[in-house]
Amino acid sequence: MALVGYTNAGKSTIFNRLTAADSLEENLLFATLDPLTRKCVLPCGYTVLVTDTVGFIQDLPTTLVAAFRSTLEEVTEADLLLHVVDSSHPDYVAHERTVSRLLTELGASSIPMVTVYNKSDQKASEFIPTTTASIMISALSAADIDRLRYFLEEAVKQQMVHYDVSIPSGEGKLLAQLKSDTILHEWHYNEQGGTYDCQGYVLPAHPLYGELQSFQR
Ligand SMILES: Nc1nc2c(ncn2[C@@H]2O[C@H](COP(=O)(O)OP(=O)(O)OP(=O)(O)O)[C@@H](O)[C@H]2O)c(=O)[nH]1
Ligand SMILES: [Mg+2]
Repeated sequence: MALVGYTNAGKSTIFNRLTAADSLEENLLFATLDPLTRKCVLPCGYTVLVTDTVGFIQDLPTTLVAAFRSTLEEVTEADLLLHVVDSSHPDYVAHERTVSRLLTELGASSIPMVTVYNKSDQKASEFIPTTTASIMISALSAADIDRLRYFLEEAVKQQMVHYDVSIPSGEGKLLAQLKSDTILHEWHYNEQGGTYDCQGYVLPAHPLYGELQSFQR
């Protein structure tokens, strides 16, 4: 996933709290100049890579174009975009529009996107979300970061395909891979068949997806 959004929206703050990393987090324009990628563990135990990116802005100064370019490569390679919006900013609607326009210019407009309305603790009185595929949080609240993790888990699951398989107990490596590389929801040992019956979600682009076809229940 890649965190995108207007500068100062709170991307690095969210990134740090989701990944417990120390990225630069300051009340400065363009506090982030290098893309940073770290692991984030979702509530179900599934690990995703999250990339923090440089903030978007309406008129990009030429000196920042190079930094912007490298960040943007990260964006186009993401499977899911988290668009962070500062809901306390009076111009948040214009910011959202600028970010959407830049994403379109980058050829990233077809990547699935969810919106994270941040700074709910200071949200503008006239604030109304412009999209329903969204969550409202304050990055400063630990409880909200937990809610965000569940929200992201649902968003990731929507990119995945459900599987329901019977794996022979000798296939230890495959079972281990289901635990690490998919969202393994439920599994139990079936004594009669000598199999592990497993249900979960897998990315259709993952090699495991093909491998699981022959074990379908
Ligand atoms: N009140 C409040 N402040 C927040 C919240 N989230 C972030 N901030 C503050 O907003 C400022 C900007 O946060 P950053 O995380 O650096 O923003 P950014 O989107 O990474 O900014 P750029 O890297 O410049 O694009 C910092 O002072 C944060 O502490 C929030 O939920 N509520
Ligand atoms: Mg930042």
